[in-house]
Amino acid sequence: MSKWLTRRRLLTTGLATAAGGSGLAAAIRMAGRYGLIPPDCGGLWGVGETITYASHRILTAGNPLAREFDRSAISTMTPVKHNPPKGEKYRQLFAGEFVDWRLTVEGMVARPGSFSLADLKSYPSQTQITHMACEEGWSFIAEWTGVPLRHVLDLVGVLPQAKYAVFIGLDRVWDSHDMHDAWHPQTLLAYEMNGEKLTMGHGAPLRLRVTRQLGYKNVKWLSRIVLTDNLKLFGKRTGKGGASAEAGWSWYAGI
Ligand SMILES: Nc1nc2c(c(=O)[nH]1)N[C@H]1C(S)=C(S)[C@@H](COP(=O)(O)O)O[C@H]1N2
Ligand SMILES: [Mo]
Repeated sequence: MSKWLTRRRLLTTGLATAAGGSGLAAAIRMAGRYGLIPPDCGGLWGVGETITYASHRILTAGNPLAREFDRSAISTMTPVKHNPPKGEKYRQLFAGEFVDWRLTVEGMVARPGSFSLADLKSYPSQTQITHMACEEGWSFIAEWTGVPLRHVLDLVGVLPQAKYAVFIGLDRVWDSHDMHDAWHPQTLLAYEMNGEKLTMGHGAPLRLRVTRQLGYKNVKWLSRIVLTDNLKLFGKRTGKGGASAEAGWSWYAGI
């Protein structure tokens, strides 16, 4: 058995035993030792958040894929959640088919980048039929096409200090992911849904698709990605890692 597997088994059983038997404090200490503390670990629910995040990360260490479906499973109803960015700027970008839109990728990277939609579409694309679930209970299956985020991360050269990728929408909604989900092979910067360019409601021109987390972690209307080790620089500067976490939802919304 590989060293890693042994360590993983030890960690999983260790966390479970610590959480169940000798108490939560020991489990938290153990999670901390392995760098598995989520940014919203404080407050009333913080202990639960830490146990969930740490256990998931240990169990998913091999980057398992979310289930992919056949075309026949694609949902006929595809609900839209939240309104597109308000204001003239977005309306003009949309009317101009986003030729003036750019995705900037900056922060802890060797070569900060600014990508047009044409640039992103020129990179190797990936298509997946996956399930998107909103925290409110509804869900749908759709086909998504885009460039794998890891392709763009390779282009900009992520520095080893980066711990999170922060995604910022044109509506100023933002959220973040750890590098595990950022590098995940199914994580896409999607520009098409069900074979058509993204509609305004679903996030035109570009949205994040993370297959193993709830809907609100899939930031729409993307404009910036920042690699960082400090989430206190964003949003309300609480360090909680996202507009959703600042509003009381879990930062880690793994499914
Ligand atoms: N920029 C931005 N992204 C967002 C939101 C938002 O309000 N702004 N809402 C989120 C929520 S709560 C969900 S469930 C999904 C829904 O995606 P859909 O509208 O394509 O169904 O988008 C997420 N991405
Ligand atoms: Mo949602």
